[in-house]
Amino acid sequence: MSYVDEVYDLVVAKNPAQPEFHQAVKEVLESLRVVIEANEEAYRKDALLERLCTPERQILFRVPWVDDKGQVQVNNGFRVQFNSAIGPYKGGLRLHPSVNLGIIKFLGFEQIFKNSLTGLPIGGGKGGSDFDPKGKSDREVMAFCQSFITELYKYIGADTDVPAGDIGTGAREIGYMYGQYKRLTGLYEGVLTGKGLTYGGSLARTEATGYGLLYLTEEMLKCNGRDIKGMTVAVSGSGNVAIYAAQKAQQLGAKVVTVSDSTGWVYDPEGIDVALLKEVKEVKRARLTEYAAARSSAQYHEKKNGEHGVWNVKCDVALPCATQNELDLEDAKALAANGCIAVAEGANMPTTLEATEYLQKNGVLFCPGKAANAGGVATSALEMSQNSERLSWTFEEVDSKLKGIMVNIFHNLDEAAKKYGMAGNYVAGANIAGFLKVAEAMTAQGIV
Ligand code: NDP
Ligand code: 2IT
Repeated sequence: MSYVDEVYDLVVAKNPAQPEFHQAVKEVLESLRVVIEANEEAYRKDALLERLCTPERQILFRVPWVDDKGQVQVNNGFRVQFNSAIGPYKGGLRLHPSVNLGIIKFLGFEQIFKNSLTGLPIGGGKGGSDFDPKGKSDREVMAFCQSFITELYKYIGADTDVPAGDIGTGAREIGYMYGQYKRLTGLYEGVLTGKGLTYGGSLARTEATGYGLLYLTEEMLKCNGRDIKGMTVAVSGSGNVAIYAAQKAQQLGAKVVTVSDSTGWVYDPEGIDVALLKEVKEVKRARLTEYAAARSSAQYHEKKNGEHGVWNVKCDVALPCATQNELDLEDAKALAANGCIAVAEGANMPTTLEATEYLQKNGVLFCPGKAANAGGVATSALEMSQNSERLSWTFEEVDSKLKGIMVNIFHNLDEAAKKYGMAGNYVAGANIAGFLKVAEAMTAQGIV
């Protein structure tokens, strides 16, 4: 049996009931097959793939907090420090009821390659909790965040592990966590990114993932002889990534006609009103029904079981920006049948393996999340640089660095795909380019 297949079987056997983690590993290992087979003996002797697929450290902890009724609640807390070969662990904290160890491991594994692709010195990690911030008061969110950090602070630090936002973790949560970290340690240091601008945050970090997604998509289209200007774009999600993806798409001259949340989706043929969307989602923390109520051109659709409405809308470019496995084979078929020419993942692993394969085989340009959404973590690394030098850069400076990074990522993965005989397969290109740097650093650092 080939080394790649052996390690995949081992990962499944050793990590039962973690389907998302298996899926992320499978995609990466399949892409690496050609690279590994060219050097199989050395990689096998060093157990490089086993080490790559096993987190350096996993921290699981209890998060007790008191709700507004005086009732004690208990959540599970996680931090998976996956790989520090090229820098301190770096990756977000997800707060969502669906969070479990397998979800955090898939996200941490993806983060290794994503962070490598940015070209910046950051290792891979991820964390979070099954706490649901939805419907909680600010005081309850603060109580949770303080309890979460009271355990996690022992394991993080500006030079060891630097968490950030993800689903359910935005500026409010990062603020509460930062305050508690500072109180416990006495350190005013860049231990978290996505901080507010008054206490060490970076301009353009809020916009970075969505903007970066569009910078990369624009470059991918350009290199394939197309222009995003005038195109119709379908976006899913209506959180941090989706909002700023929609905003940048419009700035580049495209028309964004959809957004969604976990309960429904909006089709707005006149183009999404981003200012209204921000008011509904960022200020009021409300549902999309409020967006639709305030905008006559918008049609609201309740989400029905097993149906992901937005991908049935005719579009040129699809940007899944909500969550994992939200775009399945049926959706991929609908997109291709409706003439969609490109899919770029704003979310982490939103496209199933079958859907990805279908899109690639049917001539749809496909850029995986670990490349397309790397602008968020890249800008987090720029926030770390600013914290280290105790200076703040202008919006334009950060934004232009972000754009340079995204364009560079696209060319690196495009070239890696070509070099290994898989021109146009950006999944393979991203996995190979991300892997090679990490593998070289791991090998140089000996068996650790
Ligand atoms: P937010 O919490 O800001 O927004 C998440 C959005 O996705 C909301 O509209 C939410 O709807 C929807 N959503 C979440 N879970 C589900 C679900 N199970 N089913 C349907 N809809 C869902 O998160 P972000 O925008 O930050 O993150 C979105 C994606 O982008 C995630 O995959 C994240 O890992 C990834 N990402 C985020 C980065 C960042 O910098 N923030 C960087 C790179 C990737 P509702 O409000 O109803 O729950
Ligand atoms: O998935 C991701 O890359 C993020 N949630 C951002 C991580 C970060 O450290 O900014």
